This record gives sequence, structure tokens and C-alpha cells, in this order.
Amino acid sequence: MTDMPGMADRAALAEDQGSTGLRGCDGATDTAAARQPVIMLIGEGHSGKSTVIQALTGQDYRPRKALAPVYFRNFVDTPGEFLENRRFYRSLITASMTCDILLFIQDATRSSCLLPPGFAAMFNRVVAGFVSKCDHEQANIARAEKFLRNAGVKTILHGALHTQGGADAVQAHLAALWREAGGRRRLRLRLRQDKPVA
Ligand SMILES: Nc1nc2c(ncn2[C@@H]2O[C@H](COP(=O)(O)OP(=O)(O)OP(=O)(O)O)[C@@H](O)[C@H]2O)c(=O)[nH]1
Ligand SMILES: [Mg+2]
Repeated sequence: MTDMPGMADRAALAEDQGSTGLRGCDGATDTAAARQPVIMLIGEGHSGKSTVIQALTGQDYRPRKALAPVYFRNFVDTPGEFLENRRFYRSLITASMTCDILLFIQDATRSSCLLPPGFAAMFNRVVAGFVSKCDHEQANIARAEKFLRNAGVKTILHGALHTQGGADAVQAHLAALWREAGGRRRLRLRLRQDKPVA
């Protein structure tokens, strides 16, 4: 069991939280509110999902390409294929049941969007958006935000993740979303021994 992907990280996080581990919740129930939130990333292939996890956890996160959600610390990384093929939407919905916040990722350099209109309404969870690759010379942030809003996203998180200040801003925004959803435990995406990003 211990060499299953993500198991060691979940155990480490659970130990750090002083809880019995990550569990799914239905809204912010008492048990759920008292622990760290689980954040699921949804976005097309190469949109920057894994980079977001790397930046926010300060870890060299390198998932293997797999057609399954990957659990890492507070995060659930999903394959781009889950968005690219509507047959997999059910898998996204199922995976979201164990999560508290969904983060839709839209690549600012892309002139198209795979998130269907009103997609956020399919999930009974807090949904936020994040525009990736804002630093890219071909980035069009306004266009990416429009795509996210068209997908039903009301809150869009901002922050240049390659800087410590940007990562902190995104973490603060996620923490605010978690508090609004009823979470009582302070959001902490890095474990005590983690080093900050350069
Ligand atoms: N310039 C720039 N490049 C980025 C940014 N975020 C991600 N990238 C690059 O985009 C590519 C894809 O990033 P990933 O994080 O692997 O994307 P992903 O969504 O996890 O991709 P899949 O797992 O294949 O679905 C990598 O080469 C990253 O270095 C960003 O904010 N700015
Ligand atoms: Mg990835």
C-alpha cells in the first residue's frame, strides 16, 4: 500500500495536520471544515496544472502521464484528457466528490478553450479559475478570463506563480475561498520543512 502514488504525501500531510488523513466531504461539514481543503485542478493538456502544484507546494512535483487523478499533498491533479474527451466528464465529477475546491486552469496563450459553457455548474463544489502562462509573450489574459467566465467561473485567482509573492497571493486567495466555504483550519500548502520557491 505504501508505494501507491501519493500515499506517502497524504500520510505526511495527515501527520502534519494532526488528523487521520484527507477525506471527502459533502460541503463544509464539521469534520471537513476542521481539516485542510483538497483542491482539484482541471485543465487541458499542457495548460500548466502540474506547474501550479509545483509552485504552490514548493516541491519538484513530476507526475507520470496516467489516465487517472494523481493525489499530491492538498491537490488532485487530473489528466488533460479528462477535459478533452467528454466521455471522461463523469470521472471528473466522481473525483471532485473527494475535493473541496476545484480550480479550472486556462492557458493564456491558447486562442481556444475546452471548458464547455457553464461547466462549473456540473460540480457541487466551490469553483475558481486560474489563468496560467500570464508571463508568456503571447499571453492574452482578458481572453482567458472570458473563457473561464463562460465556463461559469465567478472567481478568478491572480498571481505570477514563478515568484514567491505571486504564489503567496494565490495561496491567500485559496485560503479566503476555503474560509468562505466554511473551512476553519488555516490553509497551509507547504509542510513545515519545505523550502520556499526561489
Ligand atoms: N511561461 C510559462 N510557462 C508555463 C507556465 N505554466 C506552465 N508552463 C509550461 O507549460 C508546459 C506544460 O506545463 P504543465 O504544468 O506540465 O501542464 P499540465 O497541465 O500539467 O500538462 P499535462 O499534465 O500534460 O496535462 C511546461 O513546459 C511548463 O513549463 C507559466 O506560468 N508560464
Ligand atoms: Mg501535468
